[in-house]
Amino acid sequence: MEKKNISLIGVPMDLGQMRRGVDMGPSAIRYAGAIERLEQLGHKVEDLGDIRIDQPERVHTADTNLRNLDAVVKGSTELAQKVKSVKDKGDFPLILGGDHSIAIGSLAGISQRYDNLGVIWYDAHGDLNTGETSPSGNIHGMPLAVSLGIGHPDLVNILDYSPKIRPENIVIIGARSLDEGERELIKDKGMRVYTMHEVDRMGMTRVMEDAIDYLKEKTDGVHLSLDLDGLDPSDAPGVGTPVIGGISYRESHLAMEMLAESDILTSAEFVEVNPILDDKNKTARVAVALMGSLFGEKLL
Ligand code: HAR
Ligand code: MN
Ligand code: MN
Ligand code: MN
Repeated sequence: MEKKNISLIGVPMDLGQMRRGVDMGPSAIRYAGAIERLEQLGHKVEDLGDIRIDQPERVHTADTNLRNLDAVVKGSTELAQKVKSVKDKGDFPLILGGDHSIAIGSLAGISQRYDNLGVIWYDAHGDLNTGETSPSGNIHGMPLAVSLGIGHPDLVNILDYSPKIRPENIVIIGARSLDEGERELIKDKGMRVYTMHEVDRMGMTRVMEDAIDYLKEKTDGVHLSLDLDGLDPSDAPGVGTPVIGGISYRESHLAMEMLAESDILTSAEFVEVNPILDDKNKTARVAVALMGSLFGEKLL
């Protein structure tokens, strides 16, 4: 893999859901040695620090069922601008969450630089809800729909353009908890989804070969949005919405190694690490180990 100029951006966002602690994700991932790991692989890393996010105590609920809407819009806009400036320099944005609502800002900033951005959504969930279909009102369950241009206008129109991505450029991997409205949207839009059924049945090797071939043909850049709850909770316990029966640690390494070999990625984010719910920072350490494989680390 060619050596990259990586710009690290932390997003201590916990307003897209209701469990405190996920705002400490960026610190936990840095503490687990992310920068050292990437530098050891020969990449140049510039840590741009954290985006400023309002504290929940100061956030007032607006007249909507989308929890903390205004504060999420504000944080997403700031992130989008920062990510866009990284892309303008030609660097590789590596974004650390924070809950998955941050993908709204990440994709808004990245996609401006591509005609046909691809997205790999590695997650137990589809994150394809809208205010109407959401069972929770939590915006971290909505970022993929928002990026398709479906959802609250304040979220959809961040950086004043929409949609950010096309449904046929999305690959979801690891899904095992989809709400009714999300299933309908997937079928309606013809999105490519490798649920845990496909992971079991095809094996991760074929899933990734398939996904990479598919995206290579269609897209001019690929963003990896890796929600740590895509992994099984036994391997990644420090997440707010764990779902049993997930992707294993080894399968996840394999997926990252195959992405590294393909060299198709142009940006990435690691989200939903919650150190308060974790077991001695295990989940942040898993995130950093996966980053190693993603950026070219080999066992021999
Ligand atoms: N689908 C549920 C909802 O929308 C749960 C979403 C949980 N989301 C995340 N992101 N952790 O993947 O409320
Ligand atoms: Mn906070
Ligand atoms: Mn998610
Ligand atoms: Mn999830």
